[in-house]
Amino acid sequence: MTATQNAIPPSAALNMVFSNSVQTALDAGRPVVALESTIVTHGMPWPDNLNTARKVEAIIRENGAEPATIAVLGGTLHIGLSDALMEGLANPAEHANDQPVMKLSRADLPFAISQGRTGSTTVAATMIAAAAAGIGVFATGGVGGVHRGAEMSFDVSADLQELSRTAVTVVCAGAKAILDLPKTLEVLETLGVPVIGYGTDELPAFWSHESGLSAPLRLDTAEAIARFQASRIALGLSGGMLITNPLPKASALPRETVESWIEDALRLAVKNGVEGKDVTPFLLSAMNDLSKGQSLVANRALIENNAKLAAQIAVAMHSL
Ligand code: PSU
Ligand code: MN
Repeated sequence: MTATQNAIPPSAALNMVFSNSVQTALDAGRPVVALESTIVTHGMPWPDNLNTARKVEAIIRENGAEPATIAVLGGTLHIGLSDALMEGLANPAEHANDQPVMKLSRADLPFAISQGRTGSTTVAATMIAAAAAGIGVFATGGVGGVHRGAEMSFDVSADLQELSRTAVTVVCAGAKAILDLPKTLEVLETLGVPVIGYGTDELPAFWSHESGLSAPLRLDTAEAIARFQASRIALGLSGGMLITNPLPKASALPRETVESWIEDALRLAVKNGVEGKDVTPFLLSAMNDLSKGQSLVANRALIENNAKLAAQIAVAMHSL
């Protein structure tokens, strides 16, 4: 490092606040699972967002780990939110008179911190914050990926690059089916990100089990996933891995039904000129309307399912 880079010690520059329960867990060396907050602010409607966030945290505790939901509140990076802070972030009425809550990725996480803004963290930003806090496992719904029509729009989520850079194991239900899944898999392969089907040979497609694509790798236990990540670290490999966990059978929606809603949602996005960061939140909200709430029910079920597996992986990593 050069003298200039050392001028500001990172610990002094980064104002990172831990909730009491996360601080206690980290101090005691207990397993911790990171959670993102974009699902809360941009991924689900009120009040389902708050109810889901609370349920997901409870599931992680039931499975022997401590949940740490990550967000930037007034420029402070929070690792773990109290129930009051979670409710404040989730309830749109709380922000009615403020600047909009930002959707933060790698490029703008430090912008929000430096500007005293409030923002929720996407998969990419949550990975960065989790790694800075010493948390190695993270549960989400679905990662971002290559959007359909990316050959024209160049819309590829920063989540994919982050997976190749930051050593956090991300548990999801596949890439969101609104994306181009074959292209998403290709980019992950190029970036050297392991994509693992948990108990399945087929890549799950978020709301559905069937994607028609093979999962590049398969593992059947949390212990095996923990050992795999340990081998990557032993090799000195940077970056994380993506665990794709099919949602419970009872909550899975048939692929053809989902596909027709997706096509309608994509048409609505084009008609409304939706671009950039707004695309994913717009499509998720349109899916909820078009499916009359069925996509949201499945989305809740898959996040809860991922939280459970992430806690089991954190426990397994801890006992290695
Ligand atoms: N999974 C969900 N709901 C969401 C997201 C994931 O079930 O809202 C969010 C994640 O935060 C992910 C983001 O990082 O969508 C991807 O956005 P984009 O395509 O703009 O990179
Ligand atoms: Mn994008």
